Parts: sequence; structure tokens; C-alpha cells
Amino acid sequence: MRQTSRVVLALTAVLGLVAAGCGGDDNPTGPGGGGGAADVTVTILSGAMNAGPNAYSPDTAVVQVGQTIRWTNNDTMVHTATADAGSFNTGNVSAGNSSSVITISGATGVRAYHCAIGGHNMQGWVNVTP
Ligand SMILES: [Cu+2]
Repeated sequence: MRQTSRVVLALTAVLGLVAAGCGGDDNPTGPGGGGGAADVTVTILSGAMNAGPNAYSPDTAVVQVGQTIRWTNNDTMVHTATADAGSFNTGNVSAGNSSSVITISGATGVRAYHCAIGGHNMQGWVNVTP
């Protein structure tokens, strides 16, 4: 009897946490790093400006069509994640902040992206799967 009550209490706690997590998706996002979960998070690494293909981690993010990515800038200067072919663009992500949650729609395949800040040597890839 006591054991059963404990299990019920534990389940209630877990369900409460799950519900709270889902609510986070509705928070506004944008420069300054609001709440909101993305399916995939990519980190802009410290020293990214000259890191070329090692500027973003993972260097190739894998997402399904329609999933979301959020870039978190762990460097000390502003960066962007801008698709070479223009299908997505974070805009400026300042040091220590995160981009908006960006939905990756359209065709499958690997899309190259870069940082649009002049003089920055940064490349990353998004592998969009069915
Ligand atoms: Cu940059």
C-alpha cells in the first residue's frame, strides 16, 4: 500500500515535469536567448572566427525536414549561421546568446552554411533527412 502511493507520487512528479517542459516551447525566442526547445542545438565554439569547418559543433547537424535548430554562441563575439543558398539565417547571435528556433523546411540533402560576419572563416552543414 505504501509502496503503491510512492509510485503514484513519483509518476505524478514526472508527468508534471513533462508538462512544464512542453510549456517551454511556447516561450518567445530571439536575440537574448529566450526559452524554447529545438530538436537540435548547434554550438558556436569559442574561437570560431578562424575555425573554418570546426567553428560549429556538431560540424554537421542532422535534422529531419520540419525539425528545428537553435544555435548557441559560446564565443566572445557575434556570429551568424547563414545558409549558403539562403534557406535559413539566424541573423546576428551575440556572444553568450542563442538564436531563435529555426525550422528547417524544404528539400532533403546537405546544406552548407557559414557566418555572414565579414572576415570570419566559419563553415557548417545541416544534413536534412526525410
Ligand atoms: Cu562569425
